[in-house]
Amino acid sequence: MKIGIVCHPSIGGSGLVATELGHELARLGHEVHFISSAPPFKLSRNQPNVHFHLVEAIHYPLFQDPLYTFALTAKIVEVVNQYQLQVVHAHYSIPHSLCAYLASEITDQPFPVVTTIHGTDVTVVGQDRPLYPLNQFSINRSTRVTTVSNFQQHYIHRHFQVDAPIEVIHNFIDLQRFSPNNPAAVARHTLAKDEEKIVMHLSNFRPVKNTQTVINAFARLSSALPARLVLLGSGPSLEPCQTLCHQLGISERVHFIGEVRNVEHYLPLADCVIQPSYRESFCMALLEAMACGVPTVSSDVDGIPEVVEHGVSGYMAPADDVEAHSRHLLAILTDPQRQRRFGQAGRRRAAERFHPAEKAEQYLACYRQAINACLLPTGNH
Ligand code: GMT
Repeated sequence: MKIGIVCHPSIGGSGLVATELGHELARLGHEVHFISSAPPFKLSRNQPNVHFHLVEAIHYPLFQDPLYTFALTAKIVEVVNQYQLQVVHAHYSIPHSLCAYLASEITDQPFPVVTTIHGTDVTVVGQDRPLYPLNQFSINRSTRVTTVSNFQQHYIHRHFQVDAPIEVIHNFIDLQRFSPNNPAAVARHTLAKDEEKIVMHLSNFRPVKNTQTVINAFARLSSALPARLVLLGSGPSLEPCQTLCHQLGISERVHFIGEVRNVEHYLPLADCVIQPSYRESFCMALLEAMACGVPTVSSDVDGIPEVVEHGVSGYMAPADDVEAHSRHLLAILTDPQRQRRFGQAGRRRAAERFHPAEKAEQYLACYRQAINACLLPTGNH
């Protein structure tokens, strides 16, 4: 199959899933064309069957902004025509799904658009009043719509008027790269002393990730046992978090590592990963930790209970319950058997429920349905 994938290039869940899906499809022999404003952060440029097409901003003195959505639409038209793509898969509804739909109306030969809703596109960003009708329109005009959890499917049905079915295809993880024994892992002694436990958190430091609670829970924990907090990522709440560490007097026990492209080089060193987000359609960070055999402590919101099994591979609690999160951290970090058992259960669950080959097959079936629907007389897709 010849497949176009439109995604955000920056570090984040939707771009990550889109890119790993493209890699998997290319491994299966399909021709995959990524279309984005920069190479997606995980893109493997030298993999056979993988192509990248840059969307170049339109700069013209009359325009005050670079007209990204039109540049993207034009690029989709160009790539579909040149490479005879059979389907375009838009990750994130705004603006990708809308641009793909517009492109399909412009090309001589209309093509099907598969849209995957990742979460913030319809929850955080998508609830913005002016954008709401655009989201509703693009969801309804997509030939097929998928989303990454049952929670997110229900959310879309509750908040939007959607005519077509929405298929749930959970996210997935590469168990070879995300493994307890990654040979490329960083040296443990660079993060902590032998006797110290390592608590880790990964995020884009946006308010929705609730990183303040990570720090408050860690502050309580570290008064009970020797531990280090390792924070991967960067974003607007980074500075307030550094200030909070300073105020709590724990700065020398906290490492702000910054943006990391290969989190799989850090995760195997964690004794526990903590993610107390306010919203999470799925939470790739938790699945990545599980695949690396690391127990998790998290909030219990949205799609998280579809990823984590409470009391089996990790613990969940309400997002702002600092006391519960620190109690959960302590329960895992003071009981090596529990830590091992939870870690093994997480990896097993990742392998059984979130396998890349299985999810790629589900997406391929969805593409085939979309292509068939597009061949039917108008009005049937
Ligand atoms: O969580 C973010 O801020 C990034 C966001 C994105 O769109 O890149 O992640 C969303 O998509 C991921 C991949 O499907 C999910 O694992 C995340 O849970 C989801 N984030 C939210 O729902 C807040």
